[in-house]
Amino acid sequence: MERTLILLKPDAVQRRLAGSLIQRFEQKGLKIAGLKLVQASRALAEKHYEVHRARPFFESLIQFLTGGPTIAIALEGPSAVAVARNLMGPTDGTKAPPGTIRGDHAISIQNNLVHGSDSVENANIELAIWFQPSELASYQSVDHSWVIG
Ligand code: IDP
Ligand code: MG
Repeated sequence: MERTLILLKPDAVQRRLAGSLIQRFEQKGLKIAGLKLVQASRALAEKHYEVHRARPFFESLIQFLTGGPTIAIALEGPSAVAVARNLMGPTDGTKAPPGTIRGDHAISIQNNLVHGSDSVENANIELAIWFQPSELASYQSVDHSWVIG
């Protein structure tokens, strides 16, 4: 079992896509282990995107992520990091294939609706940035043996 951090970025919340995007992750079989609405501070946004600090789009990205509330979600399941990234599609909405979240709903490289951790190591770091340990639940869903086998 793996956990990954998903963010429904402020554009997803503003466009009222949150429910349908959560549904896509749930329908795949990923389980919600934590979920909250957060108005990210500049400090939180900078910590999350620290790896991109030197990039020319960094300031714009921070303005975007702090420009409205974000829904932070901890998702759990087999290969959750890769499974979630595949559901999201590539970064650039203009290039993301139909059938992916970004391919179906995004046409911007910055305003691409979702964040998903890109490795198990980064997932653990990012989950700790957005969630207290007590905000993450460990439980087995009732259909576990049917969904996971
Ligand atoms: P990812 O979200 O697909 O992992 P990253 O390369 O990690 O993509 O970039 C983080 C975020 O920064 C992207 O999701 C997007 O919002 C923004 N971003 C990435 N590249 C650009 C760019 O060239 N211009 C503007 N924003 C960008
Ligand atoms: Mg990334």
